[in-house]
Amino acid sequence: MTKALLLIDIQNGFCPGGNLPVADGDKVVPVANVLMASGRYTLVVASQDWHPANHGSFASQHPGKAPFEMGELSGKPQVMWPDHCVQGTRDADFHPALDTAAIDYVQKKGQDPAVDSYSAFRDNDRSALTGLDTYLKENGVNELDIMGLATDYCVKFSALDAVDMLPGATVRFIEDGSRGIDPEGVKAAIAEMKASGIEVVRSTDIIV
Ligand code: VGL
Ligand code: ZN
Repeated sequence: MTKALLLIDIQNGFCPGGNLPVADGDKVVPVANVLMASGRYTLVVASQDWHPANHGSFASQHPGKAPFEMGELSGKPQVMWPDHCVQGTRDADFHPALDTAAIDYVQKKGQDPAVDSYSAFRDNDRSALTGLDTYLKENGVNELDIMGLATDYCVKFSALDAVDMLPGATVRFIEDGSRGIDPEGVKAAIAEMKASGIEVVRSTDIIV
């Protein structure tokens, strides 16, 4: 029985003051720190959105497009994001209050300029894997708790892929450890996760 905690994109870029801020995104940091310190997890994994400066999900790469409009990337519908989490910039760093010393493995994603990667497991077109599934399988992970930013994008897609790619594992979504971009999107994401067999829990249910 190997329990792992997967922290999704707890980076400056998704916190207040960042380039793609999620409301109260920084509020997930103390939740992550308490869970990591609980001793409950054998493994702590963190993903990091890690884009080149010319990433094709950036509105800046599409003349005439504004952030949050729909556009296209490599022939597929794509939300046009503000430039965010560019490799090596402060925006891409983990939030400074996150206890990074407790993280065992960091999975970077989103490096290919031609495709976005919401999931920490694979690109949106499902062709290239990041390697996270192999790492978790090699470590015998059969319980995976997922939290972070943003609920309606990277957290949701990572959780759905975890169910798909770790057969037999229990996957849980930690609601108070996550924040989303759009409130309606968050509701829909939670319903979709539940429908896929993902349990919705609170950190206070985990640490009692
Ligand atoms: C994310 C949009 C673009 C996320 C990353 O971490 O949820 N959202 N890149
Ligand atoms: Zn991104």
